[in-house]
Amino acid sequence: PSSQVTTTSSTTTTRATTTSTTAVRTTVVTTTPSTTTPGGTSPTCSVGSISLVSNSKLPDPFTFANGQKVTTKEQFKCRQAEISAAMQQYELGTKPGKPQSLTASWSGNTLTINVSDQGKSISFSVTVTAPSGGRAPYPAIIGYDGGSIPIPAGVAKISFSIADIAAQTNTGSRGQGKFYNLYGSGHSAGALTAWAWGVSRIIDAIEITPATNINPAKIGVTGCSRNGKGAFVAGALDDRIALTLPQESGSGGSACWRLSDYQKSQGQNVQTASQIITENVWFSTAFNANVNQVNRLPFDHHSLAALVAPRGLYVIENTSMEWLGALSTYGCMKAGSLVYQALGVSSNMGYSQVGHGDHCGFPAAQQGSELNSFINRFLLDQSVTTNVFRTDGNFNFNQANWVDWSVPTLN
Ligand code: MCU
Repeated sequence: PSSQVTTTSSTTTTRATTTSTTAVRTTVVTTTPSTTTPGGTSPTCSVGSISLVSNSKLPDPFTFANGQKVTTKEQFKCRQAEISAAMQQYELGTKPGKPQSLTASWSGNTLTINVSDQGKSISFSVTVTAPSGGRAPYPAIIGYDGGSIPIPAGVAKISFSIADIAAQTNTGSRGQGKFYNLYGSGHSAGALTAWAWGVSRIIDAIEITPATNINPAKIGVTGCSRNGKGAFVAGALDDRIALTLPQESGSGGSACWRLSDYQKSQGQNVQTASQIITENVWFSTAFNANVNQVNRLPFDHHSLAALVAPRGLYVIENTSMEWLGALSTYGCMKAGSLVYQALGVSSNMGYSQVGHGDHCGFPAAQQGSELNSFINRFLLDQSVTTNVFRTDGNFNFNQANWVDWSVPTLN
């Protein structure tokens, strides 16, 4: 078993399932395979094999791959398991489940997480900034490389240095970072999935470390641009995340591949699947086969919203950056919002698209009644209104051209 030496100023905590101790203040937690699978799914769902399709519209979130219709909320959890599996198979790469062993130590404002799985070990740390005001245990927002949104009083900030887990310099970064030290440089996960795995391990560590004063049931995740793509995927692949806040994530995040290809075909300078894989290692190499024929994918990125549902989701976009795909992100998230509608929780998802020249700057217009309302409701348990779905963009999204399914009312 792995062991760790802690200094007198730090504490090491563990779950009740501690199986061995090798020294004073040295604990090993052996975790059983996760009982909740990614995406808000139930352990009883059996996901069959998922084939490629030929579908120029955004695929129906309410029909299983075998043609069966989703009619209940319970069935939708199994459909989420299927969507998650499909996205991992054809785009994101596989997110490993709970590791065999995870320990954590807390010292100063640093949470150190030690993970062992199948004979290999890594260790990484995050920095926690305690909130001004509020009451412990505090809610917290995990910010990829700190994130780029204003964090309100009463909410802690957890800075997650993502390059440590998976590098994203360029296409030469494939397989580099601690995730790949643990699972092998040839692992299928792209960087977005590797970071999402890191977020899940941060939450595991918070769950067993009360000394952090962070409430693991009130965790948000955010990041901007490439890191916004990452934050969205993290929220989609771990249903312990209460609030997902992707900012200017564009193509690969809140945009749909099909819609971005359409914009490109209309002469707009929008990032597409075929371009994105030439820039970086955000996706699995398994994605490469279909980037020139995205109509074959049995999902699109409205499916990311479908995986976050019914949990809190506030998508921040920017109409001034052509590359992000203003129509694509708006239309894609409109389609995603139909899942929230079917679940009877429309206001749990917000979309706000405001033009401004500073990519990853945060306009005041999106703060008070939008971002803060989502944080107040989903992290601080206040009963406030979160009805946001807006754009200042000058385009026309014709939903009927992209959505050929009807929205059920799931019981
Ligand atoms: C919007 O996110 C990315 C985009 O996908 C890339 O093409 C571009 O190079 O960088 C953006 C970004 O991360 O900006 C910080």
